[in-house]
This record gives sequence, structure tokens and C-alpha cells, in this order.
Amino acid sequence: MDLKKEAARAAVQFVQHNHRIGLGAGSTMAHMADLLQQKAAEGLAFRVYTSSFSTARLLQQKGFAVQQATHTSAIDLYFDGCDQFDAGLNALKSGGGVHTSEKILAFMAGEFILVGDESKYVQELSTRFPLVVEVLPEALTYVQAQIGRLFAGTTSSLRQAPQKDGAIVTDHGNYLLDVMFTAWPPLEQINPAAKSIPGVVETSLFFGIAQKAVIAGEQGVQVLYK
Ligand code: ABF
Repeated sequence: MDLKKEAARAAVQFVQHNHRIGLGAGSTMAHMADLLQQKAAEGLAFRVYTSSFSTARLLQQKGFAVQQATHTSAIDLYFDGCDQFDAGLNALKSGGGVHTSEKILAFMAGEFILVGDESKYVQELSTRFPLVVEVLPEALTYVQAQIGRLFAGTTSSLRQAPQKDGAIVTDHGNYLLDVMFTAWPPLEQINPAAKSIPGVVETSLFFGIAQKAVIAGEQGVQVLYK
């Protein structure tokens, strides 16, 4: 059984007529796109937005006219996967490096709903995932030094694209710093501290944003509320 698909199947039930729906990136969202196509075929009317180029292409292939987030200040629901989330629905979303666009839509949404298999749900976020910081290229070295000062004991590295033999550049033309912690400081302190550094665009810690999480496990599907 594909648990991510089962979670997506349960999550798509929250979509109502004329909703403005946002989708993030990743394989769980690919399942959401499939299931939304079925909902549309059954006559449900809704508009779709996305933070991810790859999800946009997928949605367009399924016949959706993907709306540009630029032209709206609010959407109804934002669905996204994550690397991990904790009991407070605080999430690390560092995989795709598209967290800046994801966080914009997550804040624009009336409800941000995390979707994934049960492995994503942990009591405490693990430090095996980095805090990913999107950085303006001109500030790279400065931000890296400041992060080392603000977060003692961390190590940070510029995310590389091996196949291109260089640094990864985000959709916004910025760099990504993967910051590894040995232990998380109080989560609520991380974003205010990181974003106080000039040149930091956004971090991959989604603290206190999600209202719901839909997770699927061998025992079935659960909806968790903050
Ligand atoms: C993106 O996809 C990232 O924020 C997150 O790390 C990843 C989750 O992927 P999957 O749904 O394939 O587990 O949302």
C-alpha cells in the first residue's frame, strides 16, 4: 500500500467547491495532483496554485490552468509534504530547496495541511535534517559567518549540484545553505534569529504554521490538529 497516496486520498476530501488550492512539491503532492484531477473530472470546481515548478508542470499535464500566486493575497487550502513534523505540527521542509515559495503559499492559506506517511511524524524534530537557509548570493559568506555565530556548534555548507559541478541556484536565483545542528535550540527562536541576518531570504523550518496533518500508516489514516 502506498501510504503517501493513502494520505493524499484522505487530504483531498478537504477540498470544497470553488476552493483556491495550493500544492507544494514532492511525491506526496504528485499523488494529490492525480486525485485532484479525479475530483475535477467528478465535477468539483476549484483553482490550483503551486510553489513548485515541477508540480506546476504535473498539474498542467493533467489539464489544470495553474494560477499564479502573484495575483492573489489569499488561498483557501495549502497542502504540502515535509521531511518531518513534530507534535506541534512544526515542520522541516528542506528536501526540495523550494521552501521559500512553499512558505509564502502556506502563510497565504486559510489552512495549511501537511500530508505524508507516518514516518514524517516524530515527537521531536531530528537534527539529521538540516535547517536550509535560502541566501542572496552577495551575502553568502557573511550569512554563513553570522549563522556560525548565532547558532554555536552548527556547521553549514553550500548546497551543491554535483551534476552541474557548482552551487545549486534556487528558482529565485539564490543559494542554499544546509545548516546542521547537533541539537535544536528552542524552535521558536530559530526563524527570528536567522531572518535577522541581512541576506537571509527564508528558512525551511515551518514553525507554528500548519493547522492540520494527514498521515497514513499501516493502521490507517489519522488527521492531527495543532
Ligand atoms: C517538499 O517535498 C519538501 O519541502 C519536502 O522536503 C519534500 C517531501 O517530499 P515527499 O512528499 O516526496 O516525501 O515538500
